[in-house]
Amino acid sequence: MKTPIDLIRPRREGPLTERLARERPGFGLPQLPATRQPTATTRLICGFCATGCGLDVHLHDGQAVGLTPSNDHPVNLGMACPKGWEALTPLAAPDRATTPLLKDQHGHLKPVDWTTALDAFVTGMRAVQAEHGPESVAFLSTGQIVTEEMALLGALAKFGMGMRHGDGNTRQCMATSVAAYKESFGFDAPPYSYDDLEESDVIVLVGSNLCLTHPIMWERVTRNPHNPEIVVIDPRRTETASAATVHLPLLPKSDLTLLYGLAHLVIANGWVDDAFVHDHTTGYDELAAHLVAFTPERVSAETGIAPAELERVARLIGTGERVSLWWTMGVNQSHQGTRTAQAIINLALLTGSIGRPGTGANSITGQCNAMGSRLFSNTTNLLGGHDFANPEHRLKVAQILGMDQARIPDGPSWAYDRIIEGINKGEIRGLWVIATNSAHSWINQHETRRLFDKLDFLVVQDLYTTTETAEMADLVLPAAGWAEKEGTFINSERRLGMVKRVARAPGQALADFWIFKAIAEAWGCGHLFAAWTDPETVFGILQELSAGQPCDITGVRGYDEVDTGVVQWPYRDEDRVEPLGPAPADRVDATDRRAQRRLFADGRFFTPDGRARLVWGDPVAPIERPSTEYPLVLLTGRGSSAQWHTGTRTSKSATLRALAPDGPWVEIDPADAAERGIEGGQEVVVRTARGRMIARAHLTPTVGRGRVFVSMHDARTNQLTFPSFDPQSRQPSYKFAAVQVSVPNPWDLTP
Ligand SMILES: Nc1nc2c(c(=O)[nH]1)N[C@H]1C(S)=C(S)[C@@H](COP(=O)(O)OP(=O)(O)OC[C@H]3O[C@@H](n4cnc5c(=O)[nH]c(N)nc54)[C@H](O)[C@@H]3O)O[C@H]1N2
Ligand SMILES: Nc1nc2c(c(=O)[nH]1)N[C@H]1C(S)=C(S)[C@@H](COP(=O)(O)OP(=O)(O)OC[C@H]3O[C@@H](n4cnc5c(=O)[nH]c(N)nc54)[C@H](O)[C@@H]3O)O[C@H]1N2
Ligand code: SF4
Ligand SMILES: [Mo]
Repeated sequence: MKTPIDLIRPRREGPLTERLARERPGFGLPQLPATRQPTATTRLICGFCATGCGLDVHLHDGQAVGLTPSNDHPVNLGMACPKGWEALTPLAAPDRATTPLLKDQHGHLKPVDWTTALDAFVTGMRAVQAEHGPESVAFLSTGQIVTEEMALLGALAKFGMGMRHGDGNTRQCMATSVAAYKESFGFDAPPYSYDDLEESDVIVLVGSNLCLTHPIMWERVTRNPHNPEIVVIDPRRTETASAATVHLPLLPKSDLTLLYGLAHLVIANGWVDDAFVHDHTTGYDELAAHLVAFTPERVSAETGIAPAELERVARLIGTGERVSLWWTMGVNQSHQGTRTAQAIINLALLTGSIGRPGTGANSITGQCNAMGSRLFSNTTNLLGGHDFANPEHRLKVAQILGMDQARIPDGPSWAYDRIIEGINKGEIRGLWVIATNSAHSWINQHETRRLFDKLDFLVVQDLYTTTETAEMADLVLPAAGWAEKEGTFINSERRLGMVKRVARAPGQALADFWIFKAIAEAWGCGHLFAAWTDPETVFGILQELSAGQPCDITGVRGYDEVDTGVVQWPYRDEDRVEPLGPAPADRVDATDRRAQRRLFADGRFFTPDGRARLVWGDPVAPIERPSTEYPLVLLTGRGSSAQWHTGTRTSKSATLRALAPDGPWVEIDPADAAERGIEGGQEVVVRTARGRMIARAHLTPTVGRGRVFVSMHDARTNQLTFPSFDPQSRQPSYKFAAVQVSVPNPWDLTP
């Protein structure tokens, strides 16, 4: 696809070295005189959250000069949250990485040219592999680069460079949903369209602060004309809970018991959709036997929710006509995440709330392209949602890629936590970190930072030189960002969208795609990727790989069709819909029902027998329990709609900074604060057995007695968290640790 910038700056062609040589330093966003108005507009999908809003970027001479939310995009219907409005600003930040940086003999990162950097990369990684074996280098990737780049990275690392282990920040985020869907539905397949938010009579949100974390999905809820019941299950009375019709402020991590209690009542009251369960599921009798023990009395005692409230919510779910159940990190980030997500799926299956408008067991995705990563990053799945352990899958992929099958590892990678443990044990000596800030976001940083220091060779590929992880690197590779490159994202509702090149990356920074291509050539395996000439060609390869899979996208007619916004997977020839075309100027509601597709309308799932599985387990308590020394429970999560994760991008915008709280703060109940002599706004010490941070006390009853909340946006937060993991998904349980909060002791000089 030709984007406007291609017209003024021809597509880079010829040998890679020539392309690299043509990159010129010194570019920021253009400073245009006020008289120069935009001359064209093109649509990009937002690069922050997985809602996937369309942003119309206004161009002058092919360069981005501003943006407005798209009116006629089926996702956001003219709306955007503050991050979307400010999406271009972080590109012009002064700490952009503009050249590669290599650590000199004094331990200082110094600018070098690309030839030196590529040489250092190859020499460094090969030296580790020569001494400790090919599997002693690993990579950590992301849900925040385009699918074509993820696929190239995964293929290069595993098929070209001999790595076996590579995982991504999606492990911190979506691994639980993936594990739950795979076991229950036979494939990692979120079934819904956002339209379902407008079609439901009952919307149940479990561990999701939708107002703040997916604001445009929340806007879709507010457009629901059916006056829906909105049930929020969250220990805190969040922004979302305040707007709900029912809030269940359960004890942290008692979700599994609560959900079993609701299913118990659904069965006891005869609200099961017997025909659906009989025709389309397996495991009902075992599940029903398991649920007998979850009486309202027991569940109330273990969750802190009164029996009458349990009854009320069970009735809403059991008797509602169109019930949709949604979940996010309050579920995924827990020591029993997968079983909890499946308990939600079970409720939808028991009541036949799936495959119809306004229904579904719906995991809400986090990062802009976590869905692309789940299918095409070659980390936990073999390219295209295939299985590394399946010889037929390996053969299919090898044939499509024209590669020797022996290059494809015959089993999955270690998960993120095992890679970190591998560093500790000396099994992993070289690490390549792409588009994630592990030294801030991984759990239990107290340990992680020390381990990163043990690495022989750490390479970080990022937009900025100042991230916690980049500052520890031996080599920094400067990457172009969103809007400085092209490719596709897949959003939460399986919708594909375009990222386009509407700004030039600063200095020598290159799109990740071209960095991977350059590394492939420098490594000597460039020939394996000769057919991977540019992102759109790679998209074609990914289409071929998807053939016959649930995520089959063989019907898509190139980037131009992705750009229309109608493509949701599966998208085979028979799934194609006519492009929506521009919305008439007076049309406020741009939702075209043809572009809102959901899965399982025929009741057939992706398991071999076509039936969904009802899966359950026994609730167990979190490992770390509150004690006399640490009597409170620490919850963590998102702090404001203006902050994104580790802040590398959002902190660069004055507007977003103004919308975010100033510095770290801790939410604490006024009674808990009074017991400790803490006043509102006061600086306090938040301490766990692993670390401590100074934060300002925000006294609020919304967090609940016995709990405190700290946002994840401060790097100190993960000094506090306790490393426990869901056994099925290996996702970290970021939202439960024993903690104490106290007024600072002036004699305590601990930093
Ligand atoms: N503004 C903004 N938006 C974002 C992001 C961002 O950084 N900033 N990140 C994006 C990403 S990657 C993700 S994954 C999503 C996350 O989106 P959310 O999951 O909505 O966000 P969190 O704040 O992490 O957690 C949600 C809620 O879980 C609750 N919780 C904690 N413990 C429990 C529990 O035991 N049970 C239940 N039921 N709830 C519990 C917390 O109180 C919190 O309100 O947001 C996406 N959107
Ligand atoms: N305590 C606690 N910790 C948490 C969570 C929590 O709820 N509580 N949530 C977890 C979750 S759900 C998530 S998703 C993770 C997120 O954790 P991270 O992935 O570490 O957070 P980000 O700040 O999004 O980091 C992305 C990095 O990629 C860079 N980047 C952006 N675009 C590009 C690009 O195009 N190319 C390259 N090469 N780099 C790019 C950014 O500058 C940034 O440094 O945090 C997890 N950590
Ligand atoms: S809701 Fe998400 S996708 Fe939409 S503008 Fe905000 S950050 Fe971007
Ligand atoms: Mo996430």
